[in-house]
Order: sequence, then structure tokens, then C-alpha cells
Amino acid sequence: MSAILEVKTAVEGFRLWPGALDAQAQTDLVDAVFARLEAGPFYRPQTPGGRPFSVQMSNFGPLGWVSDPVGYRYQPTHPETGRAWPDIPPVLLDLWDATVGEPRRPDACLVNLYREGAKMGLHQDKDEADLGAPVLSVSLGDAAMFRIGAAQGGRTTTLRLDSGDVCALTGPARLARHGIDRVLEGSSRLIPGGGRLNLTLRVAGISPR
Ligand code: MD3
Ligand code: FE
Repeated sequence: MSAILEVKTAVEGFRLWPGALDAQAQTDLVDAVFARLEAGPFYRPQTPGGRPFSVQMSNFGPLGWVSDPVGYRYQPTHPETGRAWPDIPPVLLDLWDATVGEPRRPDACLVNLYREGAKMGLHQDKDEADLGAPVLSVSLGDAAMFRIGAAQGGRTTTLRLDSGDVCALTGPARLARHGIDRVLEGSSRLIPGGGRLNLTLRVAGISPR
């Protein structure tokens, strides 16, 4: 994790490591993800308003983020199979230790799959018990246009996230508004069936400091 690039955005605490994962590491991680999907398949959550997300999701770890007409929350089981989520790939825990400087380990890894036309509107991540803990995100497959702006509103910055890029959200960036405006379809051949994968590590539950 040598080349730390502080990307200029309106948001302090956003760190980006472009190309943190080389081609082999990306392939290995995709394999680790797909091996776990048999036990925790992608599904399409509904918004609290009852509309389907365009992004397909699954989770790894003790807790997983879900959304349905009841609301947003973390829960220990897959909403469709009722099974516990698969474990977080160990390589992601190593990446957490090497980047965020947070002694607590993440207990949730949200897996987002963007197939054709999928996007994610501007939002804040506020469903975790301690909003002081950082978030770490890994992008794989097709590139995406990512937008981020301060929690309070105002201007946003757009930047491209490529396969193998890793970003950390700490401090003021933790409550930043952010979203995926579009995926550059066909820009990578990494993901079986095409598209983009995003893995997001979080400390979601209550864990003592
Ligand atoms: C900024 N995922 O899962 S990753 C999400 O590419 C989410 O799938 C997007 O937003 C994706 O909630 C963006 C980069 C990211 C992840 C978490 C953040 C940016 C963030 C949390 C707080 C602030
Ligand atoms: Fe988010």
C-alpha cells in the first residue's frame, strides 16, 4: 500500500489507492467472492418504498446490510435463504489491517454487483452502530463514475474507480454523500458474466473500542 494518492475532493478523509490490487490479486479475489456466492447468492433488495434496487447484493461476515419495505438494517442471515452469510475473504481482512489503521475488525462486507444499467443514487451510509469507524471499499471489473460530496451538501466531485482500486472513508468522509452515476460497460473482462463488483468492509455492529 505504498502509493497513497490523496485525491482532491471537497471531502477530507477520502483516500484512494489506485491499482492497489494487481491483476493476479483481482482474479484471486473474484474467485474468492464467487466461491462464496453459492452459499449466499446475489439477490435484488427492495427500497423501503418497495422499488427494486438496480444493483444486486449479497454480504459476507457476521452481519449483512439489507433493505426491504421494513427499512435498512444489518442482520446475520440472508433474507432469501435464511442462512448465515459466508465468511469475509481473509485477504480483505489483511487489506483492512494494511490500510485503515482501525483496531476493530470489520464484521460486515457488502457485495454489490452492477450488471447492465445498474447505478446507485447519492446517499449516506448511516446504518452502522458506530459512525466513527472507517469504511474500506474495493472495486473490481468494469470501471465506474463515482460521485462524492460533503455530508452537509454543496458541490460534488466525480472520479473514475477502476478495477483494483481501493478507497478508505474516514473522519469527515465517513458521512459523505456518494453514489455511482454509471458503470462503463465492457471496460473490463474480469467478472464472469460482465459488470462491476464492489466490496465494502464496515464495522456494523456494536464492538468495544
Ligand atoms: C463514502 N457503494 O455500498 S463504493 C455502498 O461502488 C456504496 O458500490 C458504492 O456506496 C459502490 O454503500 C460506492 C465507495 C464508498 C463506499 C462507502 C462509503 C464510498 C463511501 C461510505 C461513506 C462514504
Ligand atoms: Fe454507500
